[in-house]
Amino acid sequence: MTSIINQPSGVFPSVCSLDCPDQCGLLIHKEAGKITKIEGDPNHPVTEGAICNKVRNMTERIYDPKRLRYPMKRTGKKGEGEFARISWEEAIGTIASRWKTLIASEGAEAILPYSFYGNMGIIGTEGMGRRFFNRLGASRLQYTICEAAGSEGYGYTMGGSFGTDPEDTVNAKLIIMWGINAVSTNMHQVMLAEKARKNGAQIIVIDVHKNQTGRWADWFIPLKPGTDSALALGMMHILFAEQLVDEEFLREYTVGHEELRQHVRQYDPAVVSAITGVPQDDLYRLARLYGQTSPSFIRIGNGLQHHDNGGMNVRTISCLPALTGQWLKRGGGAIKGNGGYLSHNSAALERPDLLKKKTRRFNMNLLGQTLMDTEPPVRSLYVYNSNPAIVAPHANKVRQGLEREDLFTVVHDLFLTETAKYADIVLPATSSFENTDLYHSYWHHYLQIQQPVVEPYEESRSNTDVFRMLAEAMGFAEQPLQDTDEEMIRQALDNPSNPSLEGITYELLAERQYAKGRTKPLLPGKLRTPSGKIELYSAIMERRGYPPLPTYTPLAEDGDLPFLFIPAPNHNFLNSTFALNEKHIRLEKTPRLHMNAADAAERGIASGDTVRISNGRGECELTAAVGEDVLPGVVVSQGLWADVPGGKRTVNALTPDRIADMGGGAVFFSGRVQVERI
Ligand SMILES: Nc1nc2c(c(=O)[nH]1)N[C@H]1C(S)=C(S)[C@@H](COP(=O)(O)OP(=O)(O)OC[C@H]3O[C@@H](n4cnc5c(=O)[nH]c(N)nc54)[C@H](O)[C@@H]3O)O[C@H]1N2
Ligand SMILES: Nc1nc2c(c(=O)[nH]1)N[C@H]1C(S)=C(S)[C@@H](COP(=O)(O)OP(=O)(O)OC[C@H]3O[C@@H](n4cnc5c(=O)[nH]c(N)nc54)[C@H](O)[C@@H]3O)O[C@H]1N2
Ligand code: SF4
Ligand SMILES: [Mo]
Repeated sequence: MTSIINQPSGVFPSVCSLDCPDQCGLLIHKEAGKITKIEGDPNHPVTEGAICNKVRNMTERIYDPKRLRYPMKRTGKKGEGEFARISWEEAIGTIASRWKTLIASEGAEAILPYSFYGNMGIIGTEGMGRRFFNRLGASRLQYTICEAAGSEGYGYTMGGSFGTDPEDTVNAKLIIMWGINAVSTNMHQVMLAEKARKNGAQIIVIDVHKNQTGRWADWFIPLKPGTDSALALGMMHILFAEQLVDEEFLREYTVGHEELRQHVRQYDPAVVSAITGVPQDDLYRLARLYGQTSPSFIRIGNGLQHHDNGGMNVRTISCLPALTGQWLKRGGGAIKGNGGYLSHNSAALERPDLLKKKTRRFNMNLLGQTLMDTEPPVRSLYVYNSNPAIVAPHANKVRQGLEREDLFTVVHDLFLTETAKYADIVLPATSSFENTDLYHSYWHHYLQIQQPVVEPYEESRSNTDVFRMLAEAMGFAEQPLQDTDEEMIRQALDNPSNPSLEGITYELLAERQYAKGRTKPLLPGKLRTPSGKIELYSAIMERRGYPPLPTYTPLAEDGDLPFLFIPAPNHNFLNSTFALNEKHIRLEKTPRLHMNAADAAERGIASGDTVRISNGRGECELTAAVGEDVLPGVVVSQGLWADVPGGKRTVNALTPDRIADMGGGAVFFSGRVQVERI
């Protein structure tokens, strides 16, 4: 078989590498060795040829004139963005010699890797890099910025990241999109919901912002930020009070239903309405609809867990399907994340055995504190697959840390991101279409291999190549640091502890392109909770100091400024990815601040005005969009924009670096701000 890369022209199957649940199958059109067009692959069983606007315009990013072509070293001040070209040899040599000196004087824990999922390929994210830093004995990172709080909360109820198979959700008769902007962030769940709608399903959206997803709903329910668990508890109150629960299911498949029945009496509709802002009539209507419609499906988003109480919000909502026995109905139940189903052999991939002694760990949400206040200090930062200057909370503290003259920073990326501007050495990264990697979705149940479609762009190198070079330069001779990408994929797929991966091999994926894990419905069966059942009452939570039953806890105090600020993602970027690409910026136009008409009138603000959003952590300037899309006391922005000359757009300058109730999660949406007209 001739490899794809040797064929100058043609149409080749591929996979979207972005951190998006849909993980679409793609078709890459190639002429004379260059990608000319990217479209959806109609053969993908779930994504069926439909892809988002961002990736339809992906060639603009791949061949953006601003893409990094060669390694560089810093010549100006940190943050200024002045660099000079160097060779790979000099780049790798400089890093290795700086690190050797540092290790000799302060130990390897003075080095901290910082990475996330800018590319979801598991070899490039969790393969060679993790091996290398384990061998080095560097400080370790806790990967908490995305779904950590909600995953822990969901896990207490359901035993891990296991939910409904999305392909089954076409059978649902009631679909609740709860704290998810699915039209932008999970478009194929929307397409599946549309099919269900044609068969009579109703669609409810529960959110703090009537955005594109709220407008698409049959019924939009606005609520106050951070009050979702109260709303769910109010629904439970009514379901028990009106005998809308499935007693047989509760007896057979849950623990703690009697305790829960007593416990939710306190959440009567008047109390819940006052907490959430949802009128009592709407609460009754929602609970009755949920209690009387089957199958019902809840898509639990990431937004509602980026709060101080985010873990408990998800923990609480995830109890609802059990009350009406939905887990036995095809298409019923819930999805928070389905990452558990296709879990690969992470020990074989990451090789924790290469780490000789347990090293210190830092929560990635506390990067600013980590760089500013840690003893002994972090002296070197290696960033890949992530853009912390824009995406991490309390951005001004992060920048302060990145400005430290004594911090040796390396950034490996495709673009000169805001973070890269602070680097001492910048390394150019390949795009996913230039790499070999393994992909599995955290929503649908398919796996895929990416084979390189085009040659590496200019001098760019993949993550795994760079770590192999660094290992050699450091004099590390261990075999795992020399494995090829294909070998790592084989090691990851060989996971006897996960029967869903049985029979899924490198050959099968190379031949068929798409393979579905051998997943089964969750119930009947034994869950991975301690009791093997759905835990409405959780003894582990109790041992860890949490309320064992789902409970509403208010957001933490964040001063007395008038607005809760929700800086959410936008439609045409993927977190900060695309924020430097002209085409995507044009599609998105300008960053806006959505506010309620009453709040705006009080401050003399009209749509189109530039407003200053500020608090003790920082400030930001956006364009006001006034209307009824948010409740009074709430302001919402969309998108992780880069600053432009004369314009402050880093929304994370305002976000708190507190830690959520569970999982070390981020609380991007629990900060308070002032808003004024400029
Ligand atoms: N187009 C696009 N797609 C993306 C991304 C992107 O940046 N752009 N990012 C990707 C990533 S990494 C992730 S994690 C997912 C995130 O995608 P989602 O799961 O959709 O999460 P968010 O967009 O963060 O927030 C979803 C919604 O939560 C709402 N929200 C905020 N606070 C609350 C609350 O207290 N209660 C309720 N009910 N709603 C609240 C926000 O208004 C927003 O509409 O999307 C992925 N897909
Ligand atoms: N205010 C606010 N902040 C947020 C969020 C929010 O909703 N609101 N969402 C949070 C969430 S859910 C997440 S997941 C994080 C995401 O935060 P990040 O993971 O940092 O995501 P991106 O901003 O997309 O940055 C990824 C970077 O990786 C680079 N990259 C892509 N492919 C490769 C590769 O193969 N190799 C290398 N070396 N680099 C590559 C891209 O060019 C890009 O610069 O942001 C969080 N920050
Ligand atoms: S970003 Fe999401 S919707 Fe868009 S092509 Fe990639 S996986 Fe599909
Ligand atoms: Mo995320």
